[in-house]
Amino acid sequence: MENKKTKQLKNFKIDNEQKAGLTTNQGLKMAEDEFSLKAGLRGPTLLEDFHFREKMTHFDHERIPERIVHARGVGAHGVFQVYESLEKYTKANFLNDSSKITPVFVRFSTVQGSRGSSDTVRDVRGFATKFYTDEGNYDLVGNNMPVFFIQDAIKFPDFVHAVKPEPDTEVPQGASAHDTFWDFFGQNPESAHMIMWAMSDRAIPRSLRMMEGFGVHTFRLVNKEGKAHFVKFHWKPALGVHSQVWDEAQKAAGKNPDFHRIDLYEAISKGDFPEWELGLQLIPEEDEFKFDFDILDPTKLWPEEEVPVKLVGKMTLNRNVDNFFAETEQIAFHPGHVVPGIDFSNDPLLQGRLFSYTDTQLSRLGGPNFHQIPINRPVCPFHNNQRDGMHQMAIHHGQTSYHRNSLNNNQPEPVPESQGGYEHYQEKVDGRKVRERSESFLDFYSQAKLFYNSLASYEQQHLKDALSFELGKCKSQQVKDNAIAVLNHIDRQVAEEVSENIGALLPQENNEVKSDKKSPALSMANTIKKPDTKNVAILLNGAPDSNKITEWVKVLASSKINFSIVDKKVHSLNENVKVTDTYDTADSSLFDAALLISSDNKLDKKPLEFIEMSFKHFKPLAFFVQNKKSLDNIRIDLNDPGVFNLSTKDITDFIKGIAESRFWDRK
Ligand code: HDE
Repeated sequence: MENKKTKQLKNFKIDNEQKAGLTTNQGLKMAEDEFSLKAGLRGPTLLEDFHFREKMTHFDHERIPERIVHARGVGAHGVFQVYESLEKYTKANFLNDSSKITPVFVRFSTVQGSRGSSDTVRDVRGFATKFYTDEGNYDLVGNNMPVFFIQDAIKFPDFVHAVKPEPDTEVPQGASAHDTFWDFFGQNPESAHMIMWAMSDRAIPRSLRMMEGFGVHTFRLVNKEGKAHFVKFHWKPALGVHSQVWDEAQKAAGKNPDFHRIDLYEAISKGDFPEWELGLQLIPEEDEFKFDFDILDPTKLWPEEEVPVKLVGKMTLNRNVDNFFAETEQIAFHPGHVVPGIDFSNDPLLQGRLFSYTDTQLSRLGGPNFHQIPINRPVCPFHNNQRDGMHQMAIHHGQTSYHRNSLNNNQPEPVPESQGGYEHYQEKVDGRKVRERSESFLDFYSQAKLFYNSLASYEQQHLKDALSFELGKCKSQQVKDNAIAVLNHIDRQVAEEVSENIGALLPQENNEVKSDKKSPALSMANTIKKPDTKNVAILLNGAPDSNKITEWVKVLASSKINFSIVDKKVHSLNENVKVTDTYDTADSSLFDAALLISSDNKLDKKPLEFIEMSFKHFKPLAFFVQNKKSLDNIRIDLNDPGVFNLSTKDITDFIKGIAESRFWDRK
């Protein structure tokens, strides 16, 4: 698993096992670390106590500013490999050689909440990948949704001010269900398409391992001959795209605020390495104007049925970080970190991002040398005439630090394009300076409708429920009415149902876009379904036969399903099978399925609640009861879809149910 990045990072690791003893930061061995230096046993602490001062000062400065957005995140190391050379499209070295394994680091994040907020909130997820290529770092800084709320970067501070906790109360945390966010939506209808995504099940992912990723903007790939294609980047998860249901997500946020973080960490620790395929949608330069949307508009996607996604490589996350702060917190992404063969488009949102990221790192990471922090260092040599600054780690020697010089043979010298130097794509640009929106960006509603049309009916219902919840939490009648007026441009039925739920004004006129166009790729109903890495709670009631349990856990494990056995107390059933969770520590919101095994003639309150909640969240359920009476007090229909009686059905039927994930057509 060793690669250039892991080798590089090793040089910076400090191991507690080193037997050097405890020293100050100056290397002085200290004989005492528990008591400050005092004048007399009961006397005041002395200023002379350099050890106390150093320890306390360092502690006082341990925190750095959190990211202004995407503050809460989690990351992991991995590798990327392209399936076959993409030299036809790009000269990027890491995409030209199918034998090359490129180290990567990925950081997933929520957007709105602060560092300590919960994982399972309703929000967009960041999906940022740093490729440590031999030609320098390439960052693909994407999200789990393919479009964005605004069309021009100059509106980003406004958008973020609206979605973040409100300035007078600093409420809400990890949520967009508040007046300023929905006021922004009502006043900025360019958000219409993204709002549909943000209110869909995509915003409550089951796992970070089960999300798609999107580069959002249109970029350019450029080959050796200088021929360019417009490109959109996709990450397609091997486990498919899956979500929680809203009630479950809210409960999980309380039962385990670190639900996604731990899910990723544990999967990697166990060797269930998460995988994504890299996908490209490509449009030749000459086809730029062949579509009914502007390909520079970041509120538009390219329907996969019109521009197919070509799967070109695989990314595997295979190593957890050693230190969260050093790696996950200090990593600095920037959409402007590119390599030869990858270039930008004139998307006005992307153009603004190219300024913002380095700028924000200056205050977050405390100066201009953050590229020297181990996690940010390229694995290829890097050298130029930039000098000094806060936290300079390099000792540049020699007399010169300017270009052009004669004293040092003009070193370091620019590298011509033919030898790997970066040249910008020579797009012809000619225009008047204007502060305006292009007319081709003015259709806000067609793709919002396309997205809605493409969803399965249960997904549409979830979206309407989400809108009703979020707008229902708003206090201002005006904000609610304005939001409904925008929804009325997308879909009349949505506007009707939501306005009725929240007591808002429905415009008399139906302004909805008339279109029944669909893109099946947009619905999660059509995703990959596998039992792999799902979590099953095996609920014990009474003292059931441990042989049956031993047999079943073997079958579950052979299908790559994880399980926890839950009982009133932790104990061992036999040498190999242990009860690891209790009804106090386990909760149905933290599992994908439940299997009840009961030997008693009455079901206890806690397993009963667990089962009923799993049922309510549409999860697969199985039961094996020695006495039928034990199910007398259960308030669910055991003949409903996704409920498996293991006295009459085989465990493999239950496993198929686990793969299916949810049974939406329960009564
Ligand atoms: Fe970001 N964004 N963003 N963003 N963004 C940041 O950079 C910004 C946008 C995204 O895990 C910040 O280092 C502007 C779209 C991710 O470290 C900041 C605009 C997309 C992350 C910033 C956007 C993203 C960030 C805050 C509109 C999807 C987390 C901290 C023009 C394609 C990266 C930081 C990580 C982080 C600016 C819009 C993705 C302030 C100005 C669109 C995944 O620089």
